[in-house]
Amino acid sequence: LTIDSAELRLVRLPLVTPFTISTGTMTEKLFPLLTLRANGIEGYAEGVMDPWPDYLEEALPSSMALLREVLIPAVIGRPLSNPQALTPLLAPWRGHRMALAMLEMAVWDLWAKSLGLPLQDVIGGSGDQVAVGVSLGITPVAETLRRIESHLDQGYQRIKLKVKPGHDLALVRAARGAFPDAHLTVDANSCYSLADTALMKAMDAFDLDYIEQPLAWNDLHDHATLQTRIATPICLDESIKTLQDARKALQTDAARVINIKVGRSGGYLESLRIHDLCLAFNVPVWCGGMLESGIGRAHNIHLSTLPNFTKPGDVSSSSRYFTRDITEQQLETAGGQMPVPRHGPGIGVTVDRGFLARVSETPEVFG
Ligand code: OSB
Ligand code: MG
Repeated sequence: LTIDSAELRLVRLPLVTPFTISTGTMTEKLFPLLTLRANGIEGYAEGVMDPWPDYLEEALPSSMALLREVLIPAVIGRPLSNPQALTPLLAPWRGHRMALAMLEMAVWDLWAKSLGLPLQDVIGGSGDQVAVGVSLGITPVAETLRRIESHLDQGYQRIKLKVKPGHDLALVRAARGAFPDAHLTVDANSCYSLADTALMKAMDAFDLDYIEQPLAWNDLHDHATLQTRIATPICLDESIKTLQDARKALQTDAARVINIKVGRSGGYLESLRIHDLCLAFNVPVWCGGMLESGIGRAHNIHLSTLPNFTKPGDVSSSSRYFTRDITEQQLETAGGQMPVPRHGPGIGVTVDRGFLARVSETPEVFG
């Protein structure tokens, strides 16, 4: 496998509805799309970094520069016998797991396509569909209750509610009161501290499947302390960027569930290692999302077919996010399941080139 050329472009898609979490509101999805070419085959991946560092410290400007000046030039024209051969080329670079993931994921897509296999087959996944949940942004409580009902009616198997200070306990109480049997979770996106322990403890009354990332994005230690004080399992998202983060979290009981985002953790190899370590610790994982287009969503679905993805993931219908997606196939759930896209090998979706050109800037071309 020798990559002969590449394209890097920024894509802008308006969101169907604004998405508010504790750190702010998104009204559009702006993301980098990487295309790698080898012998006429194309591999794709999208980046999950935000324009500015408000989810993690990685952000678009530095990631784009790293891809343009270092990562893409390092792989063009260099024979790679398999995706593992990328590891030594990426090893020197600290952080920037999202930029590294873009390159790695596009190589996996290309590799699977060169073998004529669905991506799930080359990473060790199986099955035709994956269980899906939904992540509901912050809206007034009455509106959130309507959205919960509508998504339960559509079959979503778990409802995740975004919370923030002042919009937490009353919301959860109302949701649990209205939907006594639903699988409910909350996601704080790091907006609390140990000073909020009493509030976190009060959440124990509402039978949540887990509380996602309640404390600082870079603080495993405080999560371990909090877990000794509450019964609800803690799920880590932002805090798990590497295998070593996962090991420390599992060894210290800072997480009893882990949200794996392949686009956040450097790609498939690191995600597979995290997945396997969680299995060894008997800790379930699920696949998180970053409002991806059909390209990132297809990657996430293939990843979700690994055996320890035993909880529903945030891989919901594309139409929840966008009126029109950049893939020719619309990824839609039915009955609480998302079918694995296999309209061809690799990630199993194809790009709608005409529409992509309309929603992206002029690509930078390499090679
Ligand atoms: O914390 O999982 C998160 C979206 C953007 C940034 C962070 C998160 C999210 C979501 C949405 O929860 C998941 C999705 O539907 O893609
Ligand atoms: Mg989260």
